[in-house]
Amino acid sequence: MFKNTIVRVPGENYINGLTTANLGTPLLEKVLEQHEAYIEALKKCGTEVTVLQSHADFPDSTFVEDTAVLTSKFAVISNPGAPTRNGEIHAMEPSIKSFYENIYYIKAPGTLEGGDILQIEDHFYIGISTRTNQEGAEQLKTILELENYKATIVPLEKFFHLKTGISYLGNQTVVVAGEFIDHPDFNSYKKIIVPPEEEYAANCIRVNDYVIIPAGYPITKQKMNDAGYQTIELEMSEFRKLDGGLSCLSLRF
Ligand code: CIR
Repeated sequence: MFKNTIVRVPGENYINGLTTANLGTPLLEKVLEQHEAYIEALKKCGTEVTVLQSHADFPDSTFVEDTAVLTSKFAVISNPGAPTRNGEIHAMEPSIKSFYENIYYIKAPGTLEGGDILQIEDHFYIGISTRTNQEGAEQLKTILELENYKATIVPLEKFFHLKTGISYLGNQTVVVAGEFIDHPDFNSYKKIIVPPEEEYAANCIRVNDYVIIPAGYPITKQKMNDAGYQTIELEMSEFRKLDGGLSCLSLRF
């Protein structure tokens, strides 16, 4: 059960954010509209949403998920591997401090972004990506084990972040695409398999009674509904243009 969520409004500088997507320049008006709908969806799911103002120094700072890993008992402030995003952690810290007393930090030369961390009950999976390195992953694993969680490090082949290709819906069920469909680390879970043409829908979020999914992926939506999940669809076109998915836009705890 998530009680709280934290989001950050995209700024005018959003159009200068990092991307590999080749889908064109985001339209600011649409970005703000889509972000507003995201906030409304989190409210509908029953969370209290902390809305941080846009940050002039960090074009990618609406992707708040990458700045931290939050559990019910403690927070870990990350150390983003993208140099233009690293300072986002200082902008996020006061907000995290207002909710948590027990805070750990990932320290250089370790790098880690929250998009690479997937929690499945008391087991965390930590992706090694272009943004999260072995050292950062091991630091997080040590912290998690100290706090009595299990942790497995998963080197990525193609996906940008771990959660670009896998999400957890609860009830031991994962949504998987691409390299995670047959990945040995996830074979013990029930799977909803996302077809290649709907790969973007593998990044979705279970928030209390709902699964929030990107709009426009009917096969995946149907599979989720058939498995008994209530879905909320959101337009994500302007976030996708900067390689962002649904999970990236919030911290949930
Ligand atoms: C970046 O390249 O860092 C942003 N444009 C997108 C971050 C997406 N975050 C995520 O998947 N957790």
